[in-house]
Amino acid sequence: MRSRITCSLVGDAMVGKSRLLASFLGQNIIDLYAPTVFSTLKGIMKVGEKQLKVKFVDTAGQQEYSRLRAFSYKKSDVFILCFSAIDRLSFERIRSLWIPELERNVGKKVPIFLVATHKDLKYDANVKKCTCIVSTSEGERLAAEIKAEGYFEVNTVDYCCARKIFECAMCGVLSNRKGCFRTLKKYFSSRH
Ligand SMILES: Nc1nc2c(ncn2[C@@H]2O[C@H](COP(=O)(O)OP(=O)(O)OP(=O)(O)O)[C@@H](O)[C@H]2O)c(=O)[nH]1
Ligand SMILES: [Mg+2]
Repeated sequence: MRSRITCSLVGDAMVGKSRLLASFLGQNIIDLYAPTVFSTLKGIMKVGEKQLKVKFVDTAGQQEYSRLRAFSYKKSDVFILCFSAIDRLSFERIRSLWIPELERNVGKKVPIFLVATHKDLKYDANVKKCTCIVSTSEGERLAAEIKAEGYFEVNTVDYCCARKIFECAMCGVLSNRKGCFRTLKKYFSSRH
């Protein structure tokens, strides 16, 4: 088994990073919001025939924890970068805050997967009335702009979607290690 893969989840507070990870890990989903400070979890993940040692790092979206977050960046092999499809500010901050923060602190070429959460609320009539939702094409354009390896739209409670994201993330790391940073364009919203 190769060395451990570190997979970090980043993005604004309340976008659903912890719920996405909990869903993938089969943990009980509690809908009450509990802000993360910093949380790590180690385990073995099976991708195809491969058994991979993985460390998941769930970071805080709140700005007061930026130094703590940056501490984990250098050891990360892949980033799951999240915004909420019903929170335009979290989408805009991918460009204005998160990509610059990663560029400042990562220091190597690392695959990024862009994830839009709250897909289930995106088409809700009441939500649409009071917020300017982020469309799939806007998400795809941003993914292309930041050279993300994949773009996904999910309801984070959906285990299959969560699994797909983490599997693609692991494949991205393996390709990166082989030196063939192939593009894994996996659009997983309306197209899966
Ligand atoms: N309906 C719906 N609710 C979601 C979704 N993703 C997250 N939530 C809810 O949004 C709230 C915030 O989710 P968290 O996973 O705690 O957010 P976070 O990004 O980890 O936030 P920080 O730890 O503060 O950075 C919780 O109440 C979740 O249940 C989603 O896809 N759909
Ligand atoms: Mg969290």
